[in-house]
Amino acid sequence: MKSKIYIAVLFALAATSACTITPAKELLLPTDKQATEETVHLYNHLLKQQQQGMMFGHQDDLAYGKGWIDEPGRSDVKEVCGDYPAVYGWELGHLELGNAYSLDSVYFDRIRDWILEAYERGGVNTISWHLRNPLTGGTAWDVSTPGVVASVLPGGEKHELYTQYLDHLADFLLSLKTDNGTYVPILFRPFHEHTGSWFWWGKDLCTPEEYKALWRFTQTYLRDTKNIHHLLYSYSTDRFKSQEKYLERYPGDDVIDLLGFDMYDRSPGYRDLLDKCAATVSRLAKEKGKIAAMTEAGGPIETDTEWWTVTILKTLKPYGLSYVLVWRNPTNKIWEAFAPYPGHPSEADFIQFYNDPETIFQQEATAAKLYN
Ligand code: BMA
Repeated sequence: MKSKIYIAVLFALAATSACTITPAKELLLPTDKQATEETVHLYNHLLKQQQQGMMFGHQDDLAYGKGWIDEPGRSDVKEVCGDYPAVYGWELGHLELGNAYSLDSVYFDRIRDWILEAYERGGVNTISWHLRNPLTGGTAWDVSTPGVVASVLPGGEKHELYTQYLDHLADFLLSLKTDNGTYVPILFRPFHEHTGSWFWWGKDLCTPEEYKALWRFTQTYLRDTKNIHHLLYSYSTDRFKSQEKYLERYPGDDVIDLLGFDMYDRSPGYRDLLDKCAATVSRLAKEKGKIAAMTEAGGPIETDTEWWTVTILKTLKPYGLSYVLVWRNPTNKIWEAFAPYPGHPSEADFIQFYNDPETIFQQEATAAKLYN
């Protein structure tokens, strides 16, 4: 059973007419029962909207692209189809060190500006965190030592260091505030792709119980110790073989708001597997009353000129996912771009994808007023 709250909506009319009956608007609460009003609204809109269309998202969309870095108003996606994405992905790796810029050389002060810009336009922001390995001091990809997760849990030798990492994260999250003091709701997606073993929180590096405890400790710390109430918590595996594998390390319905999966198109059979994974995540999300999304994607768009309309759209259409987010367009390695830019071989296919009634970009998201 999902919890419900009943928010009374007072109309201006009520002030002038004593006998006006105030209609009640029923809203579902996310896992954080003290979530801010805007966060609750976003949660409810995303739950409903996923039946009507799929938002398009792009990592670092406003930060850089083909031939440009940090130029106001620019976006490779917009330059191709005339509209911004509806979902904006941001990465906070190295924030935990107290650094001024991320592992992808993006200044956190600018990320904050862009998060506010996207929010004020009516878009959705999601944050990933490739935080460094607290036990070895290496990167998030340092999988040389098992036991890192155990070391950051209460009682572990790196617990205090991990809470310092969380303090840096909390400071940043609490700085995501508009001029009138409204916190910007965030889909927070830490410890992703844990069904693989390329990050220190990956499956061969910790037990399911340790992984779940990492989530629970992190959420409790951010929510209860740091008083952060503008996050929706997003769980995202990599590709997986069965529902059991998908749920093996699932922290719990009381922790997670969004069920996601990441899947890059790098091997034959991708469409079939994508279909199976999307079907499973969509069904589970429906059963649990959660948001479903393809939280990270990327394909061979230089060569596969039907990737947008066929591989992604046709495959995902039946499943009512909230969004699909493709990874970044790194200026210094533009051949690795996962979204098109003007002149890109997949431009025409992307425009068709954009024009399909199923896809939702910024203008449509803005019209949906996701925060109220
Ligand atoms: C990976 C690559 C890296 C990047 C990391 C974090 O998929 O794009 O270059 O540093 O994500 O954004």
